[in-house]
Amino acid sequence: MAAAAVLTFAPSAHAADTLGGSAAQSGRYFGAAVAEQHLGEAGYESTLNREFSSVVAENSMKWDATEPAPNQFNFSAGDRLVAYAQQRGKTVRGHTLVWHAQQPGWVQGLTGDALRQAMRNHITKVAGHYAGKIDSWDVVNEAFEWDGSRRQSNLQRQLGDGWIEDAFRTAKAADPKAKLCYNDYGTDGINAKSDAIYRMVRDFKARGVPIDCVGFQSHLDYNSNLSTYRQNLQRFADLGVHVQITELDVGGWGNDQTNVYRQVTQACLAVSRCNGITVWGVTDKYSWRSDVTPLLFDGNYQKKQAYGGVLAALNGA
Ligand code: G2I
Repeated sequence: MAAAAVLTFAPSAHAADTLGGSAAQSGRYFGAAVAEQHLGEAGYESTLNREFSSVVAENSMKWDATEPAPNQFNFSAGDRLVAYAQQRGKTVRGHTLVWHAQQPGWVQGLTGDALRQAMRNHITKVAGHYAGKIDSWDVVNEAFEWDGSRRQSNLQRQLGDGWIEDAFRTAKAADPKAKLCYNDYGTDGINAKSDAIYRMVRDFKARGVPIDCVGFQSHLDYNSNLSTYRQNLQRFADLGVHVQITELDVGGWGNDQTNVYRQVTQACLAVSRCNGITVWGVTDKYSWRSDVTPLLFDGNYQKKQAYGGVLAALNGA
């Protein structure tokens, strides 16, 4: 009797000991943004391989990298990352098809229908090239302002409100299987920006515009107010889309940083349609915010306190 009870209890008593393994217990992925130039570094590779079950290219799948001249595509860095991931059983997020930043110079000068055709061709060729290999694509990135208005990018000024819908329809045709996401920052709770995105997603779902997920970048700080973070994820999930934490990093250190990481992890776990978390880099030393040490591994690939907080949260502590 006692032995049987121990045997029954044993499997669930073994909490997984990596981020990816722990997230997998609830069917989720735990990913990291990767910059391919670091892949030869032993600590970088071993940490990535051990801990993360998903990858996203930090820069190499963006428009400037993939289409430096009109209709001339360069997939070399992105292909390398996809092959790396596939060989190791990791899934891949695609980032990002259309964004106001990191556009090649030739796109910035286009107007009217020429810009529309360039956008459609870019999406068709890039999403088409990677079709079947991408779990979720950030089709459109950062198209809203803090006040909920549309960002006055070249896309918005030249093409009007319809360009986002156009981008999603074009992506759907190019890669029917990938989850198609809208991705943004500053959506870490219920606010004017997340309200506006919510209305857009609700409208898309009502009219059958193909959208499958919303990415919450979550570039946070140790003192970020997360009082409506979970509630915000849930209201999007209730529209019938997946939600994903896509670029998580938390400026700070020690208990405060750990608490923010833990809250975000627990929020995702509490929302059944939140199917994965990605941190925006592997190590503090290569972070775009390295001055505020925002990641889970320090510059020597040592696990930080925040790592322990995330792991414990994933294991249900
Ligand atoms: O800005 C932080 C992130 C916000 N959400 C969208 C993400 O795509 C964005 O990522 C960052 C990358 O982490 C940076 O690495 O996007 C930046 C560009 O907006 C990236 O920085 C760029 C530098 O600005 C370039 O000078 C550099 O050539 O990285 C490029 C490649 O190293």
